[in-house]
Amino acid sequence: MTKATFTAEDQKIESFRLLSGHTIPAIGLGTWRAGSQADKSVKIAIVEGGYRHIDTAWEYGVQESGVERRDLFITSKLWCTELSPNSQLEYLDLYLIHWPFRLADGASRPPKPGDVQEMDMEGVWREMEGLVKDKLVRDIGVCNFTLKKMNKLLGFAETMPSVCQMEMHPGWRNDKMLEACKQNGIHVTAYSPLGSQEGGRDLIHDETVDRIAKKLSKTPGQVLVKWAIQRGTSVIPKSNNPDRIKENIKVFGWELPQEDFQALCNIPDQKRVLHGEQLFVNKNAGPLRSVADVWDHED
Ligand code: NDP
Ligand code: 1BO
Repeated sequence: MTKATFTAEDQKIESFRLLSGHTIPAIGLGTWRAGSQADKSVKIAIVEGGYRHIDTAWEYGVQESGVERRDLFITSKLWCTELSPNSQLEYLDLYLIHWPFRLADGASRPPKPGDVQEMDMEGVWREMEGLVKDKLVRDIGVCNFTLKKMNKLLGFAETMPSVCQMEMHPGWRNDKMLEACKQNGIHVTAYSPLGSQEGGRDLIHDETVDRIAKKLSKTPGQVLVKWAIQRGTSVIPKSNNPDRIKENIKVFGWELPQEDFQALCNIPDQKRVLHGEQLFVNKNAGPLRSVADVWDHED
């Protein structure tokens, strides 16, 4: 953790320093499946919640929030069917490869034969590095990588990935990726920190999370967000509910005691929610014939 800034509402927001020297606010608003309410939620987060970090695509009206662009940290991602950035902002703080696979235009879910293709990782990374050189993007990184893919990337990267964004919560700690990133100075952002949405894992009602929340007079959402930050990751909970948006960022100025932090680390039945099967697996035609193939058989 590097520094704290204060918004107009005196909400203290801590940040992490990236390899590039830039900082990333410890909490951002997630916007996946926020739907038609996304724009409203982003504005509530910024204006009423004091958020300064938004994990999103380009189309939200953040310039109209009343907060200067230079005071916001905006992340966007390169989708598997695209090869060029899609932001209409003047610049992005962080641009991530969304998944390490290429999908054909119009790919179906699950994919048809030919929909999933090898990604030219080196070629795509050189393009990403070019965006930094051209000052369109301040930092670049990846999502949903394995150790194998990260090692391959580090073998040719001229500009290091600043951030690796991965699913992480007490139901899927993914310690090995966190440790590998830390060893290389790569910051990790934890996505789906509450266990995700429909079809996800309901950590909000997990008995350990609930017990700790009651003990500390916090909400389950705050306990899960705080756990992520105490692991050294930034974290991007999604909410469309104004009260929950504001609740999820009130996690500074207190700590999870070590015994409670550890109890959350010991939650059993570790498994991914976002395994990528619908997006990438074709059991008969491949090239990814199973979820294990998606994750290079490392889980
Ligand atoms: P989260 O783990 O953030 O959970 C969101 C769900 O929790 C929603 O149903 C939300 O409902 C609910 N919720 C939010 N706050 C609370 C609270 N305090 N108490 C109870 N329920 C709450 O899920 P996501 O999968 O959306 O992950 C977060 C973000 O991570 C995404 O939005 C996206 O930005 C990013 N992401 C990135 C991926 C990648 O491949 N790089 C993959 C997946 C996610 P409600 O809105 O009604 O409050
Ligand atoms: C399928 C996209 C997952 C959310 O980032």
